[in-house]
Amino acid sequence: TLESIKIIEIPKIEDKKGRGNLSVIEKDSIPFAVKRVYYLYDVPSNAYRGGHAHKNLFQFLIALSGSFDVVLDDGIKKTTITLNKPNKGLLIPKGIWRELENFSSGSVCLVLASEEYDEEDYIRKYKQFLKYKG
Ligand code: T46
Repeated sequence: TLESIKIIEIPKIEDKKGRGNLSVIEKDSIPFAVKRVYYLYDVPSNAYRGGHAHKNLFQFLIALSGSFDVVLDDGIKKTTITLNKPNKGLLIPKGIWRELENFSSGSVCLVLASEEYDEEDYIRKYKQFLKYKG
């Protein structure tokens, strides 16, 4: 359900000598072990990504630069979350339909994933998703 989706604050270390910020994600920051990392970049502002759900995959999304919207749907309710801070990540558990849109120019979406890439884990048809949830 949508209640299982969480914004997780990533600790930010602000440099006292004005050298900028450092954020770190460690073992206990997110509720899964990371098996894969990928990132979306050079995404045109009118493009949309996602448009699927996962049977088992948990993911943690971070807007490393710029901003984009994530539309989340558990088959009953929908919510939109804007990611625009490198020190805030979005935890998307399994079984949630997601669509990413409104990418600002130069935005980068970093994704930490709980599993290796497996096309079998995708539900890419919305009707099939509703059936799976139902
Ligand atoms: C998700 C959103 C946020 C790979 O070969 N390995 C990978 O690890 C991934 C993620 C993708 N691919 C291939 C599969 C497709 O041929 O790259 C191509 C584009 O993948 P897709 O259309 O699934 O890309 P997005 O941006 O729509 O979705 C991706 C993830 O697949 C998905 O899990 O939640 O980013």
